[in-house]
Order: sequence, then structure tokens, then C-alpha cells
Amino acid sequence: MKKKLIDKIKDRTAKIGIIGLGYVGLPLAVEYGEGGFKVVGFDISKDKVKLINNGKSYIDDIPDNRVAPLIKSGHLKAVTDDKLMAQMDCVSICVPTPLSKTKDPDISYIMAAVSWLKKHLHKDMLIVLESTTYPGTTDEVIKPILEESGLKVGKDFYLAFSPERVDPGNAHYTTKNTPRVVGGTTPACTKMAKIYYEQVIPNIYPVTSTQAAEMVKLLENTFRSVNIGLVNEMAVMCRRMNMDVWEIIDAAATKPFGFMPFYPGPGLGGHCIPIDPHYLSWKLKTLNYYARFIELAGDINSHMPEWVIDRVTSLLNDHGKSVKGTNILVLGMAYKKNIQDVRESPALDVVELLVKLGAKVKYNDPYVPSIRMGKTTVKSSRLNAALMKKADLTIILTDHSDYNYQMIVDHSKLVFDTRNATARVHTGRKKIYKL
Ligand code: SAJ
Repeated sequence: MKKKLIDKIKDRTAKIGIIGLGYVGLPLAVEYGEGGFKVVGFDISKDKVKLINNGKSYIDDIPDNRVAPLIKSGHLKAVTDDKLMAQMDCVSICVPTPLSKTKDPDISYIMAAVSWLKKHLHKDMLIVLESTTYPGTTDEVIKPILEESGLKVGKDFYLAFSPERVDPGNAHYTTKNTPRVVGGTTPACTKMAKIYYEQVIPNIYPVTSTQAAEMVKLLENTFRSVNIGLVNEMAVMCRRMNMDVWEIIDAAATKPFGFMPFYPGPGLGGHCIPIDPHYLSWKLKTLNYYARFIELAGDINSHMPEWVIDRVTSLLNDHGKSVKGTNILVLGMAYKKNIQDVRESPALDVVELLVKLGAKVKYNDPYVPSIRMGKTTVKSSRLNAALMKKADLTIILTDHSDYNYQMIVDHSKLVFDTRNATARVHTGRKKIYKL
């Protein structure tokens, strides 16, 4: 183990590089800056880099007042090129890992980061991949590329995987207080990664390999996708038996052991849960194994927007209306409550299907000022009684805490609630329609 690197990490003179300043990279960069390290954030977005260097944050969970002091004190700076990479001692790669159009893993962002690192790799450097990916990426893809430099992993440089566990909008669990799993290519790599992270994150959990650490993350997110798929199917089954699925789940959740509530919704959004499990099923396909739970959950979850349309069509029909020509107000476009992110949001799918059926759709989302609807950009309408009275139907797709659900029920002609957000509202004689 190279004492020199360990000493630099422990005395905070180690230079930290964070590649990718998104909802994972920026909070991590801020933690290291606040921990007394000099941090360089590398991002391809000139706009993001400019905002950060001006002391501004574009991430919901990181206020400007945590970025500005670090810029001022010189503990954080952002750049768009790799000139400073050679000066880095420890680098975390926090770039996106989307799916390609054919639903295959797209690790092009990781490869771009690795090509920078290969150019500047030096002795006593630690590289940690944080981006969610299929087991084997770190050791079978990244390691050989970095060793083309002639440097040997575990001896000259250190390589590990440590899954990010950011829950956007979660004020309680942050980068600092969320336990972190680390797995190295060699035991020395695991130990170095543990020393690196434990300077800013108290609870570190080492595993025996990078593949194990990669798999931990995929289990975590597949667990969510499968359980959300289960309750979404429960919602469809309960509807068939004219039951309120939320009543059933809330009652089941009184069981103090052996049960964990998940809740149905209009579909599965975000850049992780709908995507990460398919990294695992793709890897298993290369090993001639078909991951049935993952594919089945993905199928159920991705069909929930169509279920929403079925329900809307039948409830309008019950009121002598067709979807075509009906004024529909959609509340919430973000993929989950109290955040601004619309990536993979099922609300976008629902709106697209409603517009295709000829509905006249307006939306409101206090976090999402505008969206692309087809070729046009549509702005969020100001939510007031007049807007709700004009709509034939109000659909709640994202249960933001800011909404006044009593007012929404009082002023809407018809309410379709896909999140049980109106559970505690006095509805009087008004029937609230649900999934
Ligand atoms: N959802 C449901 N029912 C549920 C829970 C969630 O329909 O019971 C939906 C949400 O509305 C959303 C999607 O699933 O559209 C994903 O929601 P999420 O709560 O899993 O949150 P993400 O994707 O923003 O972040 C998750 C993290 N969240 C939690 O653990 C609560 C965590 O799994 C990962 O750290 C993160 O993905 C990631 O980066 O992988």
C-alpha cells in the first residue's frame, strides 16, 4: 500500500477529481470541499461549469450557499477539459449510464471519462467508478484500458467501484450519512477506496470485488423496480375487484415484520430504477440467462401510462364524454414528488397519449416550468380555481407536497388521482377516481 497516497488523503492534501457534476457528482464534490480537500469538478457542460464557478447550484439538494464558499476559498473549481487531470490523486467517475435506443447499456460516458484518465494516469492514483453499470465493467473494461499505460493496478494505481446511492429530494439521507459500499480490483484497491471515502463518509462497507459492488447496486434498484411492478399489478387487480389498492397496502403495512410498502403510480420514472435493472438483464443475456423478474417488472411498469389512459377513458365515458376534445388539466410532470427532474417521467407518456387521443391538455408543475409536447414547448399553467373549473378532468400524476389538495378537489369537476394524494382531503359528495 502506497503510504504516500494514504498520507495525502489523510492530511487532505490529496487533490480530488470528480468527473460528472450531476445529482451524484456535485454533492460528492461539495462533501470533499467541505471536508477540506481541493476539488476539481470535470463536466462537459459549459453552462454547469459556469454556474458552479459563479457559486451557483443547479441540483435541488445542494443550495447555492454550499457551493459559493467553496469556490471563494478555492476548495472547488469546475472545468470542461482534462488539463488538470494529471494533478489529481483520487478521481470519482459520476457520469450517466443510460440505455441505448435498443435498450442496451450505453457506457459511452464512462468510456469518455476513462479516455481522459488514461492520458493522465500516474503512480499513486486512485480511480473509483460510481456510475451504475453491469458487473464486470470496472475489471473487464476499465482496468485493461488503464493498464495500457504500463502502470499495474493494485501496485502503481488503485481501481475500485463504489455505487452512488443518491435519493434526489430526500432531505434526510445525504451523500455524507448514507453508508457506502466499496469494492476494489485488488484488496489494496479496496483498502485505498475505503480510506478515500471514509474521510467524508463515516460508514464504509467493503466487499470482495468490483463485481460484487456493481451487483449490490443492481440488486438495490432491481428490488425497487420489481416491488413497484408488484404493487402496480396489485392496483390493476384491485381495480378488477373494485377495491382501493392503497387501503390494502396501508393495512398490509401494519405488519411490523416481513413487509415493506411500495405504492402504485402512473409508471416508473427517473434515470435509475427504470434503467439499471436492464443493465443486469443485459449482462445475464450474454451469459445465456433470461432475467424474468426484471423483464416482467419492466413490462408492467412501462405499461402503467396506458393503464392510466384506460382508466381516464372509462371515467370520462361514465360521464358521457370522450377523451377527444375534452379539456384535461394534468398536475405534476416530475418523475416523483418535490423534485424538478422529468427524465423518464411517466407523466410525459400520459400527456403524449392524451394528446394523441385528441384531448386538450394543460399542465401545472411548480417544479417544472415547461415541457416539450411533441414539437412544441408548453409552459406550466398557473394553478388557480379558474384553471381547474375550465377543465373537464383534473389528473394528479405527481404528488408534490406544495399542492393544496383540498382546493384541487373543491374546484375540479372530476379528479383522477394516480398517487392517492387526496387521501386526507374532505371530498364531501365528490367521487375521487383512482388507479
Ligand atoms: N415509485 C413508485 N412507487 C414506489 C416508489 C417509487 O411508483 O413505491 C416511482 C417514483 O414515483 C419514481 C420511480 O418509481 O417515478 C423511482 O422512484 P425512487 O423513489 O426509486 O427514486 P429515484 O429513482 O429518484 O432514486 C432511486 C433512489 N431512491 C430510493 O431508494 C428511495 C435509490 O434507489 C437510488 O439511490 C437511486 O434511485 C439511484 O441513483 O439509483
